[in-house]
Amino acid sequence: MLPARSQFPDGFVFGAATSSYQIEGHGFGGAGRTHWDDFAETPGNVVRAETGARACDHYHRWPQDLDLIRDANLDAYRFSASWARVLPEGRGVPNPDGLDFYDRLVDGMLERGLKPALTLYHWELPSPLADLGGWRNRDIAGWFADYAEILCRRIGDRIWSAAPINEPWCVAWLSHFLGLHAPGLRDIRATARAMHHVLLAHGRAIQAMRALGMPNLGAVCNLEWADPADASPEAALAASRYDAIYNRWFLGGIFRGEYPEPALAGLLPHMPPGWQDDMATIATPVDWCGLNYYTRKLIGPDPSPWPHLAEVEGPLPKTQMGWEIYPQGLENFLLRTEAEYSRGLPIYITENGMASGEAPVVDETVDDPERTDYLSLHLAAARRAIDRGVNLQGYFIWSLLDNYEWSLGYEKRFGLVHVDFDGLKRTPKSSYHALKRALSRNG
Ligand code: IFM
Repeated sequence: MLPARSQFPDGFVFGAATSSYQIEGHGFGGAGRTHWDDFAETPGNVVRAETGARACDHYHRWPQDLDLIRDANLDAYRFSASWARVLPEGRGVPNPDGLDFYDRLVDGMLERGLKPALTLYHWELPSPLADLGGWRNRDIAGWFADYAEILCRRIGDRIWSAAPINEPWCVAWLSHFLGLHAPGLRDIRATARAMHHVLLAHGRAIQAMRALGMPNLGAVCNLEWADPADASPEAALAASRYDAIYNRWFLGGIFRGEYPEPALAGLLPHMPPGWQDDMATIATPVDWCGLNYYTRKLIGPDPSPWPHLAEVEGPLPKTQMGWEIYPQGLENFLLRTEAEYSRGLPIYITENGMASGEAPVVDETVDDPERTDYLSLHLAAARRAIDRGVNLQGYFIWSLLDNYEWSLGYEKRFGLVHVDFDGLKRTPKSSYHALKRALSRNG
C-alpha cells in the first residue's frame, strides 16, 4: 500500500515524469532529426529499430495526458523540451510550431494546477550538431546555452523549476564509453570530453536561465548504488571506482567544482585542454539537487583495460529491466548527497519507478501490484531519509505513460498508465488508482 500524502511534510511535491522523445512523437510538428533517429536506423542498436517518430503521440494528445496527471492528485509534471523541436538545426532559426507547442503545454499545466518542472535536454541531440562532434565538441556548451535562452525567453516566466540536462552519466558514459545509447561510441577520448562538456553545458545553461531571472534552477543526476561483489579489497576498490565514474563525477563537478580521483585516474590523459579552468562554471550555484534512482550494482575487478570493472549478477528480486530492487540504496544516496554535495539545499527524487511486462487490459484497467509495491518501498526509504534530516522536498515517478525505452524500444513498460501502441489508448493501471487514493487531499 502506498503511504498517504499526510505522511510527508506539508508542501512535499508529488509528480510524474516523462521526456520529449519518449512520448511526443518526434515526427510531428516540424522537429528536426536527432542522433536517436540516426542511431535507431542503424541495425542492431535498438530493438526492432523502433524510433520515437510517433511514440505516444503526446504532441496531439497532451490535454488528455495532463488531465491524467491532475486526476491522479499529483502536484507537478516533470517534462522535457526537445532541442531539435525548438531548433531543428540545433542552432539558428527556431521552429515556431515547436515553441508554440511548449507554450501551450505549460499553459495547460497551469490551467490544471500543475507545477511545470522543465528539463532542457533529455537526449534528443539535433543531428547537425552530432555532425560537428556533438558532446565531444567544446562548442556544444555555447550552443546549448543559446538553446536554453531561446526556449526560456518564451516559456521561462511560467516554469516552476528547471534543470538543464537529464542524467549526464547517460549522455556521456553510457553513450560514448559503453556505446548503448546514441551516438553509440565506445571510445575513451570521446568519453572524457563528453563527461566534461556535458557539465560545462549544464553550467552555461544555468547561467543563461539565471540571466533571464528564472528561479528554482537545479541539476538532475542518475545514481546507481555500487556494492562490492565480494569481501576482497580488490572488489571494494572496483566498487568505489564505479561509484566515482557513475555518481561522484557529476555530483562532485556540480556541487564541489571537482572530479573524484578514482575517475580522473583513467580519464585525465584524455581530458580536453584547460578543463580545470571550467570548473567554476560547472559549479555555478544551483537551487536544488535532483536524484534519479532505480537500482544498485554488484561490482568486482576485471583484467580488461581501465576502469577494470566487472558487473556481477545480484541475488535480489529484479524488475523487467533486470535491475535489482534495492530501496536501501535510495536512502543511502539521500543521506550521502545531503552530507557531501547538496548540503542543505532542497533535494528532489526526480525519477523512480519500474518496468514491468505487457499485461492485459481487463475491465478498463491493468493490474500491476508490483509497481505499487516498488513505489511503496522507495517512498518508505524516502520517508526514513527525511526522518534522518535530509531536506527532501519532492518525489517524481518515472513514468506517467508507457513509452519509448530508448534502445529497448517499446517493450519495457514504466507507466502508471498503460499505452496500447497500436491505437494509443491510455488506460490507468492499478498503481495509478492506488496513487490517486494515497495522494487525495480529502483523506
Ligand atoms: O526511460 C529512462 C529515462 O529516459 C531516463 N531515466 C531512466 C528511465 C528508465 O530507464
